[in-house]
Amino acid sequence: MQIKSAEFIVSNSEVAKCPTEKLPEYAFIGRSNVGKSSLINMLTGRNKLAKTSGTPGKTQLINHFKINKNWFLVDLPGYGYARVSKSTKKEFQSFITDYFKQRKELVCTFVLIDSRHTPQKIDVDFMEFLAENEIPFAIIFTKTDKLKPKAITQNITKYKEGMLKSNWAYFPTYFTSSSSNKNGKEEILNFIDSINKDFNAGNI
Ligand SMILES: Nc1nc2c(ncn2[C@@H]2O[C@H](COP(=O)(O)OP(=O)(O)O)[C@@H](O)[C@H]2O)c(=O)[nH]1
Ligand SMILES: [Mg+2]
Repeated sequence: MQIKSAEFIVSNSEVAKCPTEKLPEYAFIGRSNVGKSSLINMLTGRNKLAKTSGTPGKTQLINHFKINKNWFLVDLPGYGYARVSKSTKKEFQSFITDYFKQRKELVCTFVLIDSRHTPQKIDVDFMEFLAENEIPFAIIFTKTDKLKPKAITQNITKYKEGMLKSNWAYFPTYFTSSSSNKNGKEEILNFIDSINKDFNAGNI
């Protein structure tokens, strides 16, 4: 899929205020600093679509972007950010939870995980929440340019083993990505394109 247009639509903290247009929607979420903004910019070919910054936890809203006039890309706040107050965290959790439970057009959530890390409780807990609520998701292992190919494979294998050991019946669909060398761009966009086709054919 070629990205022909990418436009910012709206930011808000209420699912009720999200766009009403019935388009297939893809959410991107992960721990702060995992490389989410960089990935969104890499996928869309727009350098400044999502803000990248060294300061984690800056984007605290649900951000809708319309891509190719036929699907929504949603940039969600990073979780696991230590420097926000407890009450902010709680508020964050409830509006994010609402978004996931209520947003009907959400056809896939991409959970971003740093390819250098071993399974972190917060990520696995979050994927359990998605699975329990029957929200389709895929993992994207980010920043693969920081590792040698062998180490990437080893880390993903370890991740897989860790999840299967802790009662997961299967390992989710996954991709690898690098915003520096564009690894994963084609695969992720093709995956989105194939779901869009199913959605438009009325199969989802
Ligand atoms: N080497 C490398 N660095 C990355 C990659 N993606 C993000 N970064 C860096 O990681 C930091 C956090 O990235 P950002 O996209 O702002 O993360 P976010 O907080 O998840 O949105 C920044 O310093 C980025 O330049 C990547 O694929 N490779
Ligand atoms: Mg960001």
